[in-house]
Amino acid sequence: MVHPLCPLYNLIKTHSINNLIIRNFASLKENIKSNKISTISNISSTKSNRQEISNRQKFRQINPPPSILKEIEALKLGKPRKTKISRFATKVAIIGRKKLENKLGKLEVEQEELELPHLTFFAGAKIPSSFPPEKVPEVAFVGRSNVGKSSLINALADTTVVRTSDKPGLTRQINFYAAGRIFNMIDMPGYGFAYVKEEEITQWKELIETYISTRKTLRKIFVIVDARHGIKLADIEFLEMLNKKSIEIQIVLTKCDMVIPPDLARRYVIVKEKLKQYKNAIEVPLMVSARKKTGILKLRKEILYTVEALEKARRAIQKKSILIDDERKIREKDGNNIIKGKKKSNSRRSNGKKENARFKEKMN
Ligand SMILES: Nc1nc2c(ncn2[C@@H]2O[C@H](COP(=O)(O)OP(=O)(O)OP(=O)(O)O)[C@@H](O)[C@H]2O)c(=O)[nH]1
Ligand SMILES: [Mg+2]
Repeated sequence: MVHPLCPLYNLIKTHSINNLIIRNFASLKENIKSNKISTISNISSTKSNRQEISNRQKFRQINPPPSILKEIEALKLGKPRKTKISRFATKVAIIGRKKLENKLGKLEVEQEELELPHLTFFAGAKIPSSFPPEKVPEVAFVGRSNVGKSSLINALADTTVVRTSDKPGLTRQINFYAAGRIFNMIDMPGYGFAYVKEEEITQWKELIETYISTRKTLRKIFVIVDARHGIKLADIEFLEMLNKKSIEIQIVLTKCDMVIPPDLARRYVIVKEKLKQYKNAIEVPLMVSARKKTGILKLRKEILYTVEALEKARRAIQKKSILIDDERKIREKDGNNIIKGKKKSNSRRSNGKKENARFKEKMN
């Protein structure tokens, strides 16, 4: 401390006051600056919120055709409605369904039971020279990373042979799966965001493009789109590229189990509208959920038709149902015999008891 009577006192005092003022001014400036930034960010966030709200409002304003809503309800495609867990729950669900039926008509659609042949992995390609020979027709599944391509192939073939993950970027090469010896299903790496290097994504893109441009056996590309988000920028880039090729494409909206039915119908309308720009695209998107296995039969039929195996699959199903019938009849017959056998053994047992009694009598 400097004594107030010291000649240096005043000098130091003014200096420290100046310092204090400077420091305060600096912090004030900083505050103003940060305040300004926060105000700007507030404004921009309100602006984006407003835009978001208006986008959402626009989305809500879409009035989907009742036929789409009906299909969604009938195939149980959307997110299941929450019903109150109470003893009236089933009653509420029945009334709700009846109300919907009054509005939309009978909520039932014919679905053909079809199965795909047994699926096996037979080749993986990181470079075009590793593509296997072109022998049977092929259908390929493309889409953004983590959209659910691999899960969908599993659901379609009723298997778990294809590896899936909740982390984007699991499939890192073009994987070839043989469906019996009839056709191949091709699982592609995803485009867009993935936990991998930018170069690797560019490499995948080139690999996918080479496959699509050169593969003579490729019949159709299913572009898988997340039903919650619709067609994103990465999808548009890809669709633009596909538009220059002469291959048929079909959009499949997946993860439908995560979207409530009216929103799913709206998403369908938007995607259908967007598809008009792409000349090779089939104009109606399909809707599925790999998790709930809904909408799968329709997509199976589409695939089988594409690879010209629909009749074969129908015959296989007929054969299977005949076999199941025969087996049931045999089991029923066996069952009757077993029952008769039981009766026989019962009677044998009772005979045995009588014999035992007689034996005991003799012994006595
Ligand atoms: N709720 C729901 N989740 C799904 C569905 N399909 C896939 N998923 C989940 O989405 C995640 C990604 O699935 P994948 O099948 O691995 O996705 P992918 O498109 O093959 O991903 P990459 O190979 O990384 O491009 C997994 O956690 C799946 O369980 C669906 O229909 N519904
Ligand atoms: Mg995958």
